[in-house]
Amino acid sequence: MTTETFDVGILRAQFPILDRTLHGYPMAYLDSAATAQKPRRVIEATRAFYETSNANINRGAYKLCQEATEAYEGARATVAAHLNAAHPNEIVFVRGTTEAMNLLAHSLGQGLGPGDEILLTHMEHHANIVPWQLVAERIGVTIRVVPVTEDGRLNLEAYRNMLGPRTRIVSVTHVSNALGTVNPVCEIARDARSAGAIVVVDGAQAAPHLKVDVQALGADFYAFSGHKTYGPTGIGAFYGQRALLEELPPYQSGGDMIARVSFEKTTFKAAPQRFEAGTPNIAGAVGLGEALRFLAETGMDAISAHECELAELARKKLAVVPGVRFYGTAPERAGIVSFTVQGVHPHDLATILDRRGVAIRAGHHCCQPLWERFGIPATARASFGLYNTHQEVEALVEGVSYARELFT
Ligand code: 7TS
Repeated sequence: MTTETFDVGILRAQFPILDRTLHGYPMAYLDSAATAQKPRRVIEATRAFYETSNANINRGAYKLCQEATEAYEGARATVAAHLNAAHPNEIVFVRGTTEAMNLLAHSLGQGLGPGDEILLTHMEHHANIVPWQLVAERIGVTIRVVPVTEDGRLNLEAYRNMLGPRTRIVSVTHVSNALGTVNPVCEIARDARSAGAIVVVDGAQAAPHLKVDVQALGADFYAFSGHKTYGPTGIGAFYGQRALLEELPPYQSGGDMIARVSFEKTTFKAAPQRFEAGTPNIAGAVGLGEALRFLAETGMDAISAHECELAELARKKLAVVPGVRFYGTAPERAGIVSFTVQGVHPHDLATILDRRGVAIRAGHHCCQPLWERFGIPATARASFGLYNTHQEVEALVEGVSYARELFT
């Protein structure tokens, strides 16, 4: 679909769960940043795999095994296309962004030594903080944090000043799950590379909502989660630029990732198999492939435009409610609206909205350092997916107005 032909009614009809009610109200699901709902074709693709092609991959001579392997490798090619990777072998299947970050921190960490520096930013999700911290503590590496401006942008001048010969890794989120800010990854990566650093991008909130091109971005590694991209839970993937991926030591070990095992010495397969020890989530990969085909057919540009329009509408209407304050007002934003309402705790707000059928998230959104920087413990967050509508924005705004009146 193009922006002109984008038809939310046609799209919604493909998501069975959107027909349900919450507390007797039509459900307005505004928490796609946490997890996206699944279109019927993803559910069907997963079911069809189990019904017709289930077997373990890479291990058998029989036809079923070949079919399962083809389905799994086909999904890898689809992920490569979604991210515009140069080759499917640059795609590693993992459980999700969290596992990708743990893998990268562990394996890249092996090339670091005391005095080296890892640059993170103040707007990272805990999944892009804690794995690096564990490595840093073990090795004696220093973590430095790029500050965030009042309107929720990265302070790029500070970033440039922090880059230096000790900077080995820069790990940054493409889109902030808490502020909605879209970071200038291309620029960040260019500067990091000229300082000789490896660039890791957390694409959990970008891959479902923006056209991602890892080659144009200049990312060395780029991770995302299947469940946020309208695919199943328990599957995700990361891109690794081929030469770097080939050098990267393994993370988990066991079956399927080895070339040869003896008690004296074990050698490993090439990437990506070197990083996929044991039986992977085969059906999950098949479902993810279907989800990404669905996104490609729907059109990433049209999806972005639709979600941004809804977020802007929500901001415009919420701004009229007394006491509403937004967090993340940078010009480059995705379909995420984080806000507080004076006198109403975000958790109370979420509960009141839930009673009216509106599902939003309240809390720290796994970004505690960010909220510490803004001096608050939590916000309410509405996040939009390709299936959301103007009516759902209305339901959100009416619910917030109602809550504000209740508490004042
Ligand atoms: N990185 C970012 C930017 C995220 O938003 C999330 C999940 C993760 C990493 C972790 O992804 P996972 O699939 O491995 O769990 N974010 C959220 C959220 O905003 N609300 O719930 C989960």
